[in-house]
Amino acid sequence: MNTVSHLLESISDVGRDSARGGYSRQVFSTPELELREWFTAEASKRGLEVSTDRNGIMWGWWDTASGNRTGALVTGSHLDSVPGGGAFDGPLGVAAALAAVDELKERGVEPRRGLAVAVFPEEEGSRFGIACLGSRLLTGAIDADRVRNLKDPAGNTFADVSRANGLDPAHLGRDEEALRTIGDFVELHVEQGRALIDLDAPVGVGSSILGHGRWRLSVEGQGNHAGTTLMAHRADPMIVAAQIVLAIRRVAEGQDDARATVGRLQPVPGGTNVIASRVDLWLDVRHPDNSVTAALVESIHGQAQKAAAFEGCSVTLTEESFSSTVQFDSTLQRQLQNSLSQSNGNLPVPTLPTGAGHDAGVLAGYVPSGMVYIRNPTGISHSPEEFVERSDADLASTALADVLEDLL
Ligand code: HGY
Ligand code: MN
Ligand code: MN
Repeated sequence: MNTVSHLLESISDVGRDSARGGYSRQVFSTPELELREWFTAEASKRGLEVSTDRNGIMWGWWDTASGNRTGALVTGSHLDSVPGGGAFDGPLGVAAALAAVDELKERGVEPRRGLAVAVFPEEEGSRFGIACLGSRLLTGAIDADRVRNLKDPAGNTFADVSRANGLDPAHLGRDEEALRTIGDFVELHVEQGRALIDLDAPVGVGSSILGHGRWRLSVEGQGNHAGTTLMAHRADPMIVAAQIVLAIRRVAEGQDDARATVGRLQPVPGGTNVIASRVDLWLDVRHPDNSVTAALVESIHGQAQKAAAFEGCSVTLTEESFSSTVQFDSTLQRQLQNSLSQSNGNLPVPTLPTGAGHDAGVLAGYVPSGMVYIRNPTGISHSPEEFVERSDADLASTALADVLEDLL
């Protein structure tokens, strides 16, 4: 039997990023394709019937004798990563699901309904810019035409890249048949925060996901020569971008529960001896109340416009994606709580809100969804330093198997 830590070790060299540290496993990149093959092999080893649907979601099915998949129990997560991401964000949930299948078979469990392990593509939105793209396509939460025309930083469209990887872009979009198969969805994930370590608890249950969105700010100025352009004669978008980044920090610090981040900034053309002609920067804003998020973005936009005008530049703001705050299904949440408490000496299992988005958050708008979190000693995530103790990683499959057995 492969434990979770063994399964994770078997992919620990896939997509290592020597420049950033950690892993870069963008959707449909070589490392991610390698991980898809890994999943197919490991799922097939467990007798699961593996397929990839028209939105690029992979499914490993443990069918009942009837083969009826309607209202099945689905678990899983994602295999793609942020640039320079950690080893656990996504793969922990997939590895735990595969090892949980081992445990259920060891226990002699005969599922009374279908059980599937799902792998959702482009959860991080690191290549095409929209987080949870696979689950948004599945549910119809995003327009398929818009997705076909999404471009990666190299200018490749999602249509071309997905076609090159065996999908038919014309068939992207809401998949009623696949949705009907999901009776409940449970995603196990590394905790991205440090509540569990402070509570001395190995597992927790998700209660909610903070509303979050992404906006692109494009500042246009006058590209020019760094050596021949006097300071008084510049319209430098980099100056405006710098002021925007500082304004974002001020605006977010002025609002309780707000989080706002610029993690990605792209000068064009990006030469050392060149005054940029344009600077694109991406804004990630999160807050429980959508109207507060909108007001924060509006305030940032106003300050950006002022800074741009002063520098003789212009700025445009484009919303790229937005997800409202999600409350997970309370019945399923209680079921997860009970299962995990019973297998944890009837100790109470913490309920955790999170600021991190997940496919479970997208699916929660369509099917009962829930999350199980595994302790992260430092709370750090989206970083090579993300970590889970081996004992907690291996506990994850037992915790998930307990939950799945009760739900099956
Ligand atoms: O951005 C997020 O919260 C998630 O990790 N995609
Ligand atoms: Mn993530
Ligand atoms: Mn994740």
